[in-house]
Amino acid sequence: MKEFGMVYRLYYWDGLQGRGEFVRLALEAAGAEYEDVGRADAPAMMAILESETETSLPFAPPFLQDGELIIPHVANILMYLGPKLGLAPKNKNLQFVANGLQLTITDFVAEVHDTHHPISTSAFYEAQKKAAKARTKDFLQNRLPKFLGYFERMAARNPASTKFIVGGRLSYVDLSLFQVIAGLQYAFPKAMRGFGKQYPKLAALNKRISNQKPVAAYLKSERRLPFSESGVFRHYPELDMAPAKAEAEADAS
Ligand SMILES: N[C@@H](CCC(=O)N[C@@H](CS)C(=O)NCC(=O)O)C(=O)O
Repeated sequence: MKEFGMVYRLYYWDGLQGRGEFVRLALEAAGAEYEDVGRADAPAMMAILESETETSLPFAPPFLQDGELIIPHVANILMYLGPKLGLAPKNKNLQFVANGLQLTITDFVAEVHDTHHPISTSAFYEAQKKAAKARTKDFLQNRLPKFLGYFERMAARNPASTKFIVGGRLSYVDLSLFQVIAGLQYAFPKAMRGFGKQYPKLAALNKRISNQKPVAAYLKSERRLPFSESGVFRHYPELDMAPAKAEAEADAS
């Protein structure tokens, strides 16, 4: 239990879900007390990022503060929070399996980001549209099925449960997968059209998570910002296409 008056402090950019949402979902699902500092007090976040003395200086948000401790990177934050919030496998070895899955989600999310920013993270999407189109085609054809296929297989072979991807109880990895799937459905509705049939385990997991009481309440709340074209999962209709079309275009080129 946390000491009285101590709440987790989450730091992430205001106005978008972004990578902060993976941490927010875990805090919300566990009913943890937290302050969304980046949203409520952006200068406080900048003060840490621009500090000249902070010895645990994060490179980028999201980061979490728990007392004196500052923890950056989604997967690292979730590895820290998971056992404290009851959102990680109890078995120590399985906690590393969970971390491995979460790091794979980090890689996946980076590739999703690169579909709209294939050349430069600092330049606008509009300045790299042509490359984005080529990158997205390859992503939809090759990378999306590879990542989703991997998570589907892992969900199907969890010896501890048919309900969760790792261990015998809900973990932060299940919550992050929910977020990835929701994000992909927003960004690429055409490409994701056959998702339920192709990935039945992931589809069932996704439904289960969205019906989990605290998650369902959070999703309906004002705290859940909508997906938008400033986040990681962006819907640009010109990039989205059915997998068969991506394949046909690749064959023709
Ligand atoms: N590996 C990090 C990535 C963090 C990251 O890329 N944060 C973005 C916002 S979602 C950012 O602010 N990046 C600033 C930069 O890269 O210059 C994580 O998983 O947390």
